[in-house]
Amino acid sequence: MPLSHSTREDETSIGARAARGLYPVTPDLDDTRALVSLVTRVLPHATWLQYRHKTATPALRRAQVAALLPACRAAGVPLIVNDDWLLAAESGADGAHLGEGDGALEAARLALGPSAILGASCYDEIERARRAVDAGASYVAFGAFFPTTTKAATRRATPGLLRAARGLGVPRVAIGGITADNAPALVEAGADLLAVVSGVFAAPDPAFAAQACLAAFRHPPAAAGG
Ligand code: TZP
Ligand code: MG
Repeated sequence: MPLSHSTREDETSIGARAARGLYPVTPDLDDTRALVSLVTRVLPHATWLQYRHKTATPALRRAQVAALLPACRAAGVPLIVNDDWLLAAESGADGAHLGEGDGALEAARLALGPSAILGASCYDEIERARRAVDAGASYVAFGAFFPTTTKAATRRATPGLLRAARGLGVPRVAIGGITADNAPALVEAGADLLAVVSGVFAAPDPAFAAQACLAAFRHPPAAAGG
């Protein structure tokens, strides 16, 4: 079971603020049926799901969001669309995740409304995170924390960033090379959500891998404090 999640109906900025757990991010998979089937295995352990597909055509992205939405609704897991707040708004998804080059957070917030979950990639920059919260972000994401083959040329974040972002008042998402083995150190540093692509979806048993990542929240390292 996820640690906390909420439905579209009760999801507000306050609901987003309390979010904690696993935030699976989809791999680039063109076969929509295979994608929905893979995601469905992981949804029972997810707090939110992010749809991310870097090489899909706009039509495929639209079709995949439409196919994922009923599965997410059935599981009570908000669906957040990467890169494209217009697609999020048009599809009735629960939010959008924006990085540099994806447009202004303010415009996305206006289009999606106050209850949408709006995430901001902040890479390795605490100042960017502060600006994102001022611009309407519901959560801030830092990474990559560990080596990853999913995304090229990512900037490297350190656990200190998660600690520094504690006072921002929004959930802190960690991403990049996260596995069940390295997840506890991130949770100990203050990660509220673990965003994971290959550590879950490329695992032999994605549901098992999802649960293994979640264990980081239940069994913090003995040295954890503050
Ligand atoms: N942003 C920073 S690292 C990354 C993204 C989207 C890729 C994460 O994928 P994985 O497979 O969990 O390392
Ligand atoms: Mg982007």
